[in-house]
This record gives sequence, C-alpha cells and structure tokens, in this order.
Amino acid sequence: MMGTMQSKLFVDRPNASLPTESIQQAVDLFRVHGALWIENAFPKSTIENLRLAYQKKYLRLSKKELRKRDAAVGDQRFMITVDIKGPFRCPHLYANEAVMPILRRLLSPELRIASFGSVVALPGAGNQAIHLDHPPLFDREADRLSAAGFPTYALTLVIPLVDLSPDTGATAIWEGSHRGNDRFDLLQRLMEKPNYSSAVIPYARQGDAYLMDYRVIHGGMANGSVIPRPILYIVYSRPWFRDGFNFKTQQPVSISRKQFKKIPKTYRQLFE
Ligand SMILES: O=C(O)CCC(=O)C(=O)O
Repeated sequence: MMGTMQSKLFVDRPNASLPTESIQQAVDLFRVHGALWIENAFPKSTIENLRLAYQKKYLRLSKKELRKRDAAVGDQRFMITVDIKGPFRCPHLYANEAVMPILRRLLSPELRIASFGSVVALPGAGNQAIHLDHPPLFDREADRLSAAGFPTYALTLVIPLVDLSPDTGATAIWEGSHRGNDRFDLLQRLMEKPNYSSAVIPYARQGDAYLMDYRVIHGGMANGSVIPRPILYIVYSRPWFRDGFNFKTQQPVSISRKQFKKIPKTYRQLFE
C-alpha cells in the first residue's frame, strides 16, 4: 500500500501570497520530507491555457523527432525544454506569489532557475526507473556521509498540466530520502527491485504543484490512460549550481534575447 503524502500546503487564493506562519510551516515540512504538495497555487484556467499551448506546440512532435532531440527519459516518456514565451513567460508561473517566498527561504534570496521544461508520459508509458535527478555532489563516501544533513541546493517545482489520477499516473516520491546515511542503499534496492510500498504519490489537480528536493528518490509512474500526461518542471537552485548532468545536449533554459527583455526587471536575475 502506498501512503498518502504528509507534506501538504493548501493555498486559499491562487497566485496570492501566504501568511508568514504558512510559509514557515511549508519550509519546515519540505526540510523534513524533501517534498511538498502545494494545492491551489495557480488558477486552474492558467494551467488549462498552458496545456493547450503545450499540446499545440510540443505534442505534435513525432517520436522520431523527440528521439533526435535526445529527449527520451524512459519508455514513451520524453523531456522537452519549453521555450519561455507566450503563456510560459508568465511571472505568476515562474515567480508565483505563494511559492517564491518558500523557495527564497529554502535556497537563498539569490536563487536562480537552473532549468525549465517538461516531461510528458505518453499513453502506455511504463513506470520510469526509480532515480535521483542528479548524482551526489561528492564522490567519496566519507564526504557523502558528511553531506547527508546539508540543506537543499536545488529543487524541482512540478506543475502537472492535467489532473493526475491512478490512471494517468503521477510521480512516486520517497519522502525523507533526501537525507540520512542509508539513502543510497535504499536507492540501490529500489533500482534493483522496484517496490512502491513506501512511496507517496501526489495525485495533484490542475492548479496544484509539488516540490521535490533534487536529492529525493522518485520516479514517474505508468500512464495507463488514453491521454498524454505532461508535467512542467522548473528547477530552482542556489546561484552557484549548474546542472551539467541532465543537460549535456539539451538546453536547460530556452529564452531568446527578445523574450528575456520582456521579463520584468525584478525577476531577470532568476534567468541570469
Ligand atoms: O513523469 C514523472 O512523473 C516524473 C518524471 C521524472 O521524475 C524525471 O524524468 O526525472
């Protein structure tokens, strides 16, 4: 039996800032669990518009084209960098009023967007291999152990563009696996023999989002429905972090000079 996600925050009004106590509560939950489901962060209509734009631009690409872009991240599952323009260039999306204060406290007021894109699980996609999004920052085992309780250096904001359900699947997350000395043993066991009994799955609706520490063990679940399941992701990080692991050939962020100039000055630092 998979558990329900303990780490959850409800936003009363989408795109609105939260009281200080709620921000602190969210930060504390994330630090403990390495994940946080944020309900009602965005207006549903905004997400539906993004879904339509995404469908028009990216779901037209053939599997051959996607493979040429080096985008496969599993069986029938593709990672596509999204051009930051039109509805994707919306400050409520990348600098959301409810989410941003939580991120600033977790990462630093100097945080940056390390990558901005999407993962789409097509109908029939199987379970993704259970994984970490980035290898440990330190190679030597002794250094890894010293780093086991470090604060987060990067995290992913996942924004599902469709309602997630047991049919469409969602992301299975091993809460608490971002820290502790036994996380690598757990990962190895799960990679060798996938077992979801200790995972939690946020069946998020359009308008919800979930945060995952870059160190948390997770994996996309099968899509047994007849519709594609696109999720947008925005990875926020401390300013010194560069993701050379996931983006050897694909661009982490795609924004033209013209579009960058349209970003309000207060948010430009996020993209620098
Ligand atoms: O498809 C999903 O739900 C998650 C995808 C994912 O975790 C990844 O590609 O790293």
